[in-house]
Amino acid sequence: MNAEAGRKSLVKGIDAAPAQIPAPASIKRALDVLKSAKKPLIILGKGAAYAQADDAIKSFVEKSGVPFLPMSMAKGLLPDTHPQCAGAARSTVLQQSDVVMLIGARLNWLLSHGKGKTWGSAPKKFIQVDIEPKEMDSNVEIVAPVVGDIGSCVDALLGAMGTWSAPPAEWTDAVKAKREENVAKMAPRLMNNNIPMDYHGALGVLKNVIKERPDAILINEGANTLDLARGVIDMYQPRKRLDVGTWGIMGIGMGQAIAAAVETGKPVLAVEGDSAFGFSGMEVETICRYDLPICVVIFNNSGIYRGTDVNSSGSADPATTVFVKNARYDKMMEAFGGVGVNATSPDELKRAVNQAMDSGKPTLINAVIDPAAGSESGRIGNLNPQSALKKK
Ligand SMILES: Cc1ncc(C[n+]2csc(CCOP(=O)(O)OP(=O)(O)O)c2C)c(N)n1
Ligand SMILES: [Mg+2]
Repeated sequence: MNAEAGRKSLVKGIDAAPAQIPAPASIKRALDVLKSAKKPLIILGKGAAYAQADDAIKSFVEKSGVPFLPMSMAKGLLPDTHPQCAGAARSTVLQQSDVVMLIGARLNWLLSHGKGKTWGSAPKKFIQVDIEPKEMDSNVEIVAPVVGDIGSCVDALLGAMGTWSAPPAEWTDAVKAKREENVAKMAPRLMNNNIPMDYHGALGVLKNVIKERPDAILINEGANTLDLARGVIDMYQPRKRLDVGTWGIMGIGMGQAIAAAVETGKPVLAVEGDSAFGFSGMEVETICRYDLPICVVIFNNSGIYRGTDVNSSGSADPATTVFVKNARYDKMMEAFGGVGVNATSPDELKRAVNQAMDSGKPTLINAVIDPAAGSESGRIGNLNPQSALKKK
């Protein structure tokens, strides 16, 4: 095809995502169910973040007075420090709520398909706001489906709320008490200065780095490194946290970091498990080539989940989950002209990350983590297949 014919074959996109207005009856039904709740909960998913209807979502959540739980990439839509945020009381609200309103969040494996121990034994009613009608009833009954784009749905919900009474104080006070209890329990662990570092000591440092720079972009992948960072590092602005998403795909972090730096020009902090980093670690060359303001922190526990596993096959090889001991990923960055730092204590880590985020120089910090600190599959070991045979 010649260039002119090629040009003529192009069509102009007019409205890639036209508004999809929800049915008024579905809005009324949803609000009636929410109003009837004694222990309501709102779950915000990444669909709500993608919708870029931040002000409407904030107004709706605040007017409702309902505790909310952000899924991983919805963190920051409302700040994790918001008084209604139930992130630090996750198990309690999932188990004890009686009405759950999903906004751009889906009942897939990340939410145990809406069933089982995670959700407790009390009966639950689900309201689901989603652009995709096929999501409704996909795993459990949805008593109030609202189908439309999130912006239009939330606008319609806000418009139809009228005067609204807050949920029973007994519920919101109980959620608040649990949250405060859990935050207080966690605080000393995040301030520990252990050497070798454990996850919490290192994450306590990174939590403050983001607190001081709420517009920085956080990238996160790994198992323990992902699960623990998700819980510990508060987000304050929408769409600042990018991670492995619904399917938990290792290896996308470096690409995300590069894209985020190029698109936004903001400093990027990439918190990477050593295995996760290995999937696309060669991108450090790209980061250096384009002199991007990316600070990669590798949680180097010498392995997948742990660095202490033993090969039980009888061979002299290391276990399949164990990597080279004392590996120095920081040297990779130096090889391409970036800044490499080997950090063995939370204090060293703090100094190095702050310097990297302020200078904008391509930096890789090898954060030495106790090889015994992690657990298999991180926080989702309960999903591992169990053998019916007893271990010998
Ligand atoms: C493409 C891909 N391959 C394999 C996996 C399985 N997997 C889940 S987490 C993980 C790595 C965990 O190790 P690490 O990143 O070092 O985190 P740690 O728990 O040690 O902190 C792997 C390989 C995956 N999720 N995606
Ligand atoms: Mg690891």
